[in-house]
Amino acid sequence: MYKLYYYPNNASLAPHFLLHEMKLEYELLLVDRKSNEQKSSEYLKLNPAGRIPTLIDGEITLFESPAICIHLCEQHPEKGLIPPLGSQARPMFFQWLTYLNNTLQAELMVRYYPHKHTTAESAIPAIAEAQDERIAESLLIIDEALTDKQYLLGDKISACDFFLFMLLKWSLGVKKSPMSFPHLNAYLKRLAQYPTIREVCEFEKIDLRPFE
Ligand SMILES: N[C@@H](CCC(=O)N[C@@H](CS)C(=O)NCC(=O)O)C(=O)O
Repeated sequence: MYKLYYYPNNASLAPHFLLHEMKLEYELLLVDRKSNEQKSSEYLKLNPAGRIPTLIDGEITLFESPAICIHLCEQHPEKGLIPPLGSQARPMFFQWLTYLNNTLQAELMVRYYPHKHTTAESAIPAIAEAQDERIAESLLIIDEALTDKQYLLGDKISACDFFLFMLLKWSLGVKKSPMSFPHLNAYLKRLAQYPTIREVCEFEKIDLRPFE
């Protein structure tokens, strides 16, 4: 039985999608961000970064959303959410998951929390504005990668798509919405109909109407 420490529409969303998609046995434990529970001494023992998510898998306590996704996929290779070892698709899986986490997610964090990236109050609007440009550049790269493809790795859904969906949902608030990119638009409309995405979003009360 896995335990996932989560908060709705946080970085726990991608692992939540995977646990649900793979039909694994899991328990969800809400970390109350409203009361800053992720910084409580209890939670910091599990995740010294004080961030959401954390996964407990028996003796293993794991943080970092992509690491949790990879761990779940590798423990259940028969579920097909990571390409097999030795396949050509496997390095592409790591390329995209790393790009999403290390580039798009990192840029989004600066965009939504600009005050953490400057000591000058007056610089905050300019940081957010600059981030809008950087995020648009990143969305364009992903949009082009989706030309003639249903999913990031081709015609088969993988953990990368669940991770990307989470980030695209967060990107709705930036200046150039992912819905304004042609391939991302079609991709998001398609994924918003995908049963796991619908069911998990319903549970987390995430509004899918922007993707209709
Ligand atoms: N790189 C981490 C980032 C996790 C992260 O930043 N989580 C946010 C929620 S989306 C969080 O816990 N923020 C609360 C805080 O920083 O206090 C991951 O991908 O798991």
